[in-house]
Amino acid sequence: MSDKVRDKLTRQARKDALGKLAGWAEVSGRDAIQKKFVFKDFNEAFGFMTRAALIAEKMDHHPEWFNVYKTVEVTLSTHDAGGVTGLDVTLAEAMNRLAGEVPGQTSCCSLVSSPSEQQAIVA
Ligand code: HBI
Repeated sequence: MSDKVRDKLTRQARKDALGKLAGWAEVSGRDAIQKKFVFKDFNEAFGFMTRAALIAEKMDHHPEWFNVYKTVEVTLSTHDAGGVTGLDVTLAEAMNRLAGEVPGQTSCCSLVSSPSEQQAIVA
């Protein structure tokens, strides 16, 4: 059964999606997107990972990620499709929301501490 959100995005669609995803960038040499989240401390980084993991599991779509102390480097790609799909974009948006970075979001920030205590760095 064809499932649109699991279809690989075209180069242009990926570019358009990235334009709306703060801090996310293409991975060179691979059809994937990545972002490095930097939090205040390990508690915040691991809290973010825990919350993101619950969303990922609900979506049945899982990140590749690497945590050292307060940084979480996330790479998103849909393995079944061999590239970035709508699922990756949705998960990236959810992660940005969890990290409290989407302007106009007011409910996000009970999940982590204040956005001023976070930094997002384009990897
Ligand atoms: N996560 N990132 C990612 N990519 C997948 O293709 C993927 C996944 N999580 C679960 C999943 N696929 C399963 O639906 C299939 O492997 C059966």
